[in-house]
Parts: sequence; C-alpha cells; structure tokens
Amino acid sequence: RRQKLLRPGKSLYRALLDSVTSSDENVKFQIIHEEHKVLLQVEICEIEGNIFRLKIDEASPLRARYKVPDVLIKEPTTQRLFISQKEPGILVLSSVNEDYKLQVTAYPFQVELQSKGETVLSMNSNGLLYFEHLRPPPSDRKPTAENKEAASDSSKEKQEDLGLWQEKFGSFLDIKAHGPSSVGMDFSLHGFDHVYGIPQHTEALLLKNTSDGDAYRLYNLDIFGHKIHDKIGIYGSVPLLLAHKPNRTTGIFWLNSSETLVDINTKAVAEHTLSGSAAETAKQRAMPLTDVRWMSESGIIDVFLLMGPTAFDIFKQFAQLTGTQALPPLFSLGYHQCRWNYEDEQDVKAVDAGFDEHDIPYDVIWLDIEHTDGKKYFTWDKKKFQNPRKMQEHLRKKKRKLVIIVDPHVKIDPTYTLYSQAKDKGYFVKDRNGRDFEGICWPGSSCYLDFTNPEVRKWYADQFAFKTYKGSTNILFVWNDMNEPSVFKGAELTMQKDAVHYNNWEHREVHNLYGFYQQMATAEGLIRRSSGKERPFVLTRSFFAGSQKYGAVWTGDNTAEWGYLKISIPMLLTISMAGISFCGADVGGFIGDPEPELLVRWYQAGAYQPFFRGHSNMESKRREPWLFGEKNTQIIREAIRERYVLLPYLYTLFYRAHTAAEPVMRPLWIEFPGKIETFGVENEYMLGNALLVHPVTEQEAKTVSVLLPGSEEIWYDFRKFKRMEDLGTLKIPVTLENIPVFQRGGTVIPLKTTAGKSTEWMIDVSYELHVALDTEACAVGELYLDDGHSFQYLHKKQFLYQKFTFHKNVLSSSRRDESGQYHTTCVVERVIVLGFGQQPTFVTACSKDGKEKEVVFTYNTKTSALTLENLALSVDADWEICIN
Ligand code: MIG
Repeated sequence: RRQKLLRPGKSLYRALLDSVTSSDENVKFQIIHEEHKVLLQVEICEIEGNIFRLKIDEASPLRARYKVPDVLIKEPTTQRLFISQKEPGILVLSSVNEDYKLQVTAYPFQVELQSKGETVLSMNSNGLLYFEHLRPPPSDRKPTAENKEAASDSSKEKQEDLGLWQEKFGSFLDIKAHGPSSVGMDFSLHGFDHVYGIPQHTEALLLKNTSDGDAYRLYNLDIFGHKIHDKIGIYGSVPLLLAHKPNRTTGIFWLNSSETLVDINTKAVAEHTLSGSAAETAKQRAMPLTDVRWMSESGIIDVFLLMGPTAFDIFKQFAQLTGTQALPPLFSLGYHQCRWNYEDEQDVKAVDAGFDEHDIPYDVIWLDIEHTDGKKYFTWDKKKFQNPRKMQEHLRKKKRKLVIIVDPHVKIDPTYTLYSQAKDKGYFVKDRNGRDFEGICWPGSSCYLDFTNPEVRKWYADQFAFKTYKGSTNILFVWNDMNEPSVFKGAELTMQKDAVHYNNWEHREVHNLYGFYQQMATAEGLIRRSSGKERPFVLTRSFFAGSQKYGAVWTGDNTAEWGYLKISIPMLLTISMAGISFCGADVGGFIGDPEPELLVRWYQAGAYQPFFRGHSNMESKRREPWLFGEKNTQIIREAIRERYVLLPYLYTLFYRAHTAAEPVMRPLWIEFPGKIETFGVENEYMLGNALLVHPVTEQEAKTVSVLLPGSEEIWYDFRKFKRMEDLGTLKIPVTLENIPVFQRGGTVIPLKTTAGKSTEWMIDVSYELHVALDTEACAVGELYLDDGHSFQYLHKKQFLYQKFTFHKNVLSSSRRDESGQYHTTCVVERVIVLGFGQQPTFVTACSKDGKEKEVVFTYNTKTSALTLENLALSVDADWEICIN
C-alpha cells in the first residue's frame, strides 16, 4: 500500500557519480533521494555467462538488512566491467567483449542495459525505485531536527494507516519490530509483450496485465480449494520472470524471500528510428514494451538480469546461479499411488496387490498423515502399522517403494522425543516475545522447526537415520507437506510475520524460504542415511528458487474438475521454466470425486508429465485405477503402460535437466522461439524436444485443435507412425482411448519394448528406437542410462550416454560422452523408422568389431514406417544399421 502511493513519474533518486569506484568484482556508487536524503549503495556486476547483477542496499543501515542466503549455489564469478564513458550526468559501463553496455543516468537515476546497441531493458525508467530505510522505533526518537521526517511519518501513519510499525490483518496484529523496510523497482522490457514465469499461481501461461486488478503475489500459502485464474500466491514462489520476443529471451531474477508483488503492464510505445536524411526524421512505429514492477516487503534489492539470448541460455544462467534439477532415482519417474489415507498394512498390501491383479505398473505407494501415532512424524500408528518394516520388506520383494509424509510442525508433547529434543536445543521458531511460537496444525498445538538454522537442518537430517527413525528402511522416501508453513488459525493460514528465526531474523524476511529449507534438510537426511551413496526422493509442496536441487514439487490441492486439469498444464510449464523440472499435479484432482471420464483424461495427461502421482482427499471416494469398470481400467492401464515404456526417454531428459538445465516439460515457444503463434499456447506442450503432447481437457471431446508448429517440420502420430499431412492448427478426432501425441521429425526416441510391474522389473527389458525423419531424412537422439539409484554416475562416472544418428540411410549408435562407463546386457531389439521413403532391398547391422548380419524388416507402404526386428544390438556398444 505504501509503495503503491508512489506513482510512475520522475524518480527522486540521483546517482552521485563522483562516488564511483570500480574493481574486478563490481562497480559501486551511491544514490541519494532528493527529499529524504538517505544514501543508498548501488553495486553493479557482470557475471560470467551474460548475467548482470544489480544490488541496492542502504549505505549505512541502522542494522543489517536481510540478504537471502543459501539460494545461490556459490558466489558468482564476476567479470570486470569497464567505465567506457563518464561525463556529467552519465556513466557508461561496458562488458569485456563490448557486447553489453550499461548506461547509468544520474538524474533521475536510471540504468539502461543494451546488447550490441539494442536496448533490452531499463531500470527505474518509471521512477518506481522505492527503498524504505530502517529507522529507530517511534519511542526511541528524540524530537531532533534530524528525526523530523520520521516523526511526521508516524503521524501520517495514523492518518492513512500505512502500517509502518504495526499492521492488523483480521484479528491478527503484526508488530514490525524493525519498522518499514519495503523495497521495489520497475523494469521496462523493450520490444517484449510476452512474459512468463513467477510461479506459483493458478493462472495462464502468459502473464497478464495487472493494471486493472491484483498484482501477481509471491507469498507461499496453503489455500485449500484455491480458485482458477487468481493472482494470489499459493504454496511456492520462484521470483524469476521471462520475457520473450522472436529474436531474444530475457530473464529477471529478483532474489528476495519476503512477500513480493509483481505488477505487469504491457503496452505499445512509439519508437523513433533515426533515419539518414533530416527530411524524414522521426519515423515512428509502435513497439511493444512491458513494464514489470517488483515490490517486496523487506530485504534489499538484489536482481539478476539474465541476458539469454535464447530461452535455453536463460535456463542455464538461472541454473548457474541456483543449481540444476537433482537427478531423480528412476523409480520416482514411475507411477505413484497416493491417497489420504491408505489406512493400514492390510490396505497397503491390498492396493499393491490390486495393481498386479489388474496388470497395472506402479512404483510407489504413499502414506499420508494418518499413518503416524497422533500426527507425530517419524512415528507409526501401532494399531494400523504394527510392523512397518515387514510391510516394507513385502513391498521391496515386489520391487516397489514407500513414501511417507513428514510435515514441519511438531506436536507439543513432552513425551515426544522430537519435540522435547528440539525444545531443549532451542530449535523452534520463536514468537515476538522470545517464546517458542505455537500454532495449531494436524496434531493440535504445535511448534515449528526453524529450518533456516543450519544446525537445526543437520539435526533434522539425522532424524532420518535408520536407527533413529524406527521402522524405516531404505525403500522409504519422504514427502514434505504443509511447509509454507501452514498454521491453522494463523493470518492467511500461515506463520505470523513477526515470529523470529535464527539470527533474529523475522519470519517476514524468510517466509518464502521455509519450505525450501525443509526439503533441503530432508534430502540431506536421506543422502546421509545411505552414507552419501543413494539419491534421495523428496516431494515438497512449498518451494523457492533452487528447490530443484532437492527433489520434486507438486501443485497442491487441486480440485477434481475439468478446469483444474486444464490449468495444470500452464502451471506445470511455469514451474518448469522456473528451473523445477520435476513437477506434477495430483492426478484425478485432490478435492472431490472426478467422474470416470475426467479421471481417465487426467491419467492420460499425467503419464506425459514429469511427476506422475494419483492422489485424493480424505473425503473423496476411493479411486484406485480399477474401480471404474473394465473399459476405464483398460484405458488407464494403457496410459500408465505408455508412461513406463517411455521411461528411457524421460530419464534421458532428466539427465539433460540435471546437466544442462533444460526443462523436461516445456512450452512450445521454447522449441519454436521464432513462431509467434506458439507464444501463448498452453493447451499442449513439448516433452523434451521430440514429443508434442496435447492432453484432452474437455468433457466428451470428439475433436481437439492441435497446433503443429514450424513450416519446415514434419510431425508423426506417435502411436500410428503416420506422417501428419498438414501443419498449423488441425482438428484431430479423439476417442477416450488416448490423447494426441506427436513425434517431431528429426528426433530419435528411446523406449522400452514393453512395460513391467515397476521400473525395477524392467531393468533387463530391451529397447526400441523410434527414428522420425525430418525433411532431409535425418534424425538425432540420445539415451542416458545408469544404475538408476546411486551417485555412482557422478563419483565413478558409471553411466552410459549414447547418441543415435540417422543420416544417409545409416542409423548409428555411438558414445555421446566418452567419459562414462556402464555395462548392461540390455539390447536394442527393434527400430522403427518413421517417414522412410521406400521399401528397402536389404538391411544389415554391423557392430564395431566388424561383425555383420542381415536384419529382418517390414515396411508399411501406407504409413511409410520401416520396422527392423530382432536386432539384439547391445545398448552399451557402438553399432551401425545400413538400409539399402
Ligand atoms: O490440508 O496430509 O496438499 O496432498 O493429502 C490437508 C493431508 C493436508 C495437504 C496436501 C495433501 C495431503 C493433505 N494435506
């Protein structure tokens, strides 16, 4: 409310260019506010890889302001910026290669960033730089001349209730011990009118203008039954915004963990191009421009400008700062069966057996909060789960896993060791009076572990040790829920902002980091219980920038309605673009009861999304996949089996997310950055660069409109292998049996020849390659493979990374990464070449040792698909298939 009083206009900040200093690390200078005369320190640096960082803090704050720790994976490597021009009122900084220039204007203070002469973005051009300096609380103030301004502030507060020192929210009183400390700034993105990112909202892919409504809010909240198309923040936040135009993508990463609002305003501005002759000066054309205004409750301004220039560059730049997606254990890419709750050991066994009975693959069964003894995490309800180890041994024999829930609230109960230990050690978040903060959650009165404290995280990680966590085994993995944190009866169902954390930081400073830290500690615990050998799996509901390093996220409590299935696509795409590839939405919709058709459609969509879990609320009817009649069971079985067959491709995509920061699930525009018609598409998406998936999200749909982009592309029906005759927007007939999926010409997709009971049952199943030819009759693809669960791929380079190339009628398999070694007896059994021009006369396969054999093939003249069978070519060897 206070910031919003500052309207666009001329900024009152002036840069004091006499104060400029420069070093290898940065260029620094001060700016001053013309009215209240408080000095701010500006620091600009260039980070290796086309990133710029701008920091603004008070020159001499009353006390240190919060600077987000632990999110950047390391102190970024800077490159020297040169002062290339300094004249009264202007300072120009250039990057070493002179590709970038930063022009600082002294009054009003503005910064403009140019790339090879093109202005990409400018800062404070609307004069919305806002920085509340820390001041002594009203009672400490002596009525000196110096404090006049502060004194007048507090009287103003009374008049306008601007909440400088305290604020009421319903019946809650937020006491601001350190007073106002809000920061904000505006950015103008030149030439851009498509902006994306800043999850999590139940919103469209393209960010909307907020001028007539609410700003996008980044404030992690547990909102049960959240509405569709809402700017309110839910569960997780990543303050990364992407802007795209045909020749460039740019990113703004606003590193601040307090409550943040983002206003967006896209408009057309007249652009003046200077032409040669004076006679025809001022040629004007309308250029799009997007203004983005960031406002945070506290902290400092610390912003990273990611200069791309491509979307994939942005993803790399963001990963360079915050890390890449953790490589998931293979099982966690299988299907997960969850419910609130699977009641007891018999229930678990019966559901597990149900999957076998109905011949449906699955990898993991989940236990929600009811498995505990009175919502005391790390314990078991002894009546329902008398022998949890035995239950896990049963699952282990079935080559399956168990995930249990561990929430961050701790029941106040002196007989509960977790509580009493944490209490004694002072590990809980405190209230403003220094007592343990008490809130209500599932167990009743609870305290909240202070995960921002590294010592607490270490202690918490140790709770996952097998000897400490009774009844746990190494097939048990973890789900962190309620970690916004959710506090029943709290303001907006979360923790009071004036609660106090480690090092005396108020909750308001760290709010959006709370879940990030819990997942970090949990993942660390799972790694440590295996002595550093095994990859963890941790699902979290709350997240922040960098959460990708610790596991997976899901979109929280969605509803079993068509609209939620539909919106899950842009929601997942947005989370994916913000660095978190391992994401999913509850299949079926958590709240309520899906009609069978919706459930079927949701399974079909989920099978082609990164995290694939069916889940349902306590009040919902049971919905194991076989409960809706033989026909629906059959269709769901088929969807899940397709997922399992696709796992080699998906796992390879995750390896690329892990090593090269490429999102697994991606909006069309990322693959087709020059095609404007793709920029707003959110009803279909790419899985990797090879598959286009169009979930069916309308009831009783008979057709769907699919956009097959790219005038030079060839697309193939993924199941029928037939080349699509047309490009552009096509009406595709659909039945309930499946959803439209297309393979892009020029790609090779590795698959398994058949699905098994779980991923572990499929280790030895042979492979199949789908080679889809492009207009040049070429294709490339790859396969990544390792033991699927340990860190040996990293420490011992035990992995296989093969590359497949189809060129001049020769398909070859060769090492993509020579440094990896992994032995497997698996073979490539079958190859299907899509779009092969004519019936071949003979086909031979030769291994690297010169052995040659003839290959059996069939050619389908209708679809132009060539199938090569019984190949038995080693997956871990190099070979060639020649088609003549
Ligand atoms: O508000 O643990 O989003 O997946 O089943 C209910 C019970 C608390 C919310 C999670 C949901 C989970 C449920 N939890």
